[in-house]
Order: sequence, then C-alpha cells, then structure tokens
Amino acid sequence: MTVKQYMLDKIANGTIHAALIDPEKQSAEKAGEIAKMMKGAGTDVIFVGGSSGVTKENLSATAKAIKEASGLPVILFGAMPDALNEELDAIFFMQVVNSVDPRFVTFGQVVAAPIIAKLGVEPISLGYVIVEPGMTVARVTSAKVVGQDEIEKAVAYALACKMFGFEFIYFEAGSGADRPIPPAMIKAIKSAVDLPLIIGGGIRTPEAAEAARLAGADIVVTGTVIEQGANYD
Ligand code: 1GP
Repeated sequence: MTVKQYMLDKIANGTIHAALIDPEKQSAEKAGEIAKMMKGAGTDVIFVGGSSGVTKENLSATAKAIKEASGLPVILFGAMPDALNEELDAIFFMQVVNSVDPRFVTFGQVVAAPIIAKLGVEPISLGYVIVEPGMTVARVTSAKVVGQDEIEKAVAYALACKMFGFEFIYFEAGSGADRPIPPAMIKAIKSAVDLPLIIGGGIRTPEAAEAARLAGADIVVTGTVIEQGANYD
C-alpha cells in the first residue's frame, strides 16, 4: 500500500496525528525512541524535516531508526534536494504556494524531481500555505503570509491548491508559533475544499489539537511540544 493510501484510509475514520521530528535535533537512535513512544500514544505517521541542518546522513539514519523502532511510515517534509535518500517511505512533493521565491515554488522541485524518480520514493503532492505568524519557515521561503483573520484569502489559496491538483494541503502557522491556525479558518477551508487538510504550527495542548480536529483538520501536526517532552541529551 502507498503511504498516501495509508493516510487516506486512516483519515476516513477521523483525524490523525503526525509527529514532526527534526533529524538535526537528536541522534537517530533517540529519534527512534521518540517515534516508538509517539506510536504508543496514538501517532499514525512521522514527518521528518527541518528548516536547516538536514543532511543526507542525518536524514537517512533518522528515517531508518524511526521505521525500525516504531514501524510508522516516514514522510519527508521540506528539505533540500541533496538530502533525499531511499530510507524515506514518501516525500511531500511540495510547493510553498504563497512564497515569492521561485526556488520554493518550482525551481527546487525541478532539481528534486529526477532524484525522487531515480530513488523510487513515493511523492505525495502538497500545497503548503503559510499563515501568520509564519516563523522561520516564512522567513526562509519569503512567504507572503496569510493573516490570521484573512479567512477569504485562506479559502482562495485552498481553492487554488485544489485546481492545481495537489493531493494534500497544509496550512502552517510556523513551528513554535504563539497562535495556531484559527479554528474558524480551518472550518472555512474544509467546507470549501474537499482535500485532505493538514494543520500545524503552534499546537501545544490537547485542547488546541481538539479544536483543530473539531474544525475539520484531517491531520494535526505537532513538533515543538514533542521536542520539549523528549528530554534531549
Ligand atoms: C511545523 O507545523 C509544524 O512545520 C509543527 O509546528 O513545532 O509549533 O508544533 P510546532
């Protein structure tokens, strides 16, 4: 079964949880332990990636350790093409839809596409939209962030993603955001566009995750809260 189908089957039964693990932040062994612990807590899929410091070496070792320790599928989420490797189960082939830097819209993808084809790793196309405050990822990608109260604009981005043919959409407030994507925005996106909807950035409490779920998120992503709980050495 493809990773895409695995996620679609899970989503059909309700919202799922994705843990984001940054390969640069701990040893591969520790990443495996975290993934195993997260699986025990109900996590369904692991996203790996980070805004900087992701190398082929730390990414492949981390993906391998996560798969061995937890059995969960590992999807690469945002990284430079030279970090791609065959240990990954799938790659979000993503466009930062509101970036004004063509490297994050098309040019980086053109470099990555033949590498992904050669490796034989499953690509899952993803429209990625950055919402205020946006944090590091908004700065790195020069994104024109969608305001927290710009619900119509968010819906327009989601519709554009649908018309482009993306398989998944991800609305991101940025890792470590002080405000997650507002539930009203999630609800509006979900009622306008029937694509699997990923929501992340700034979700630190069960209440915030529950609010995203109730508003219509299909996949809720947490990163920082897992890092903080992991007691890194
Ligand atoms: C970042 O959406 C993810 O890409 C996770 O954000 O680190 O704030 O949980 P946090």
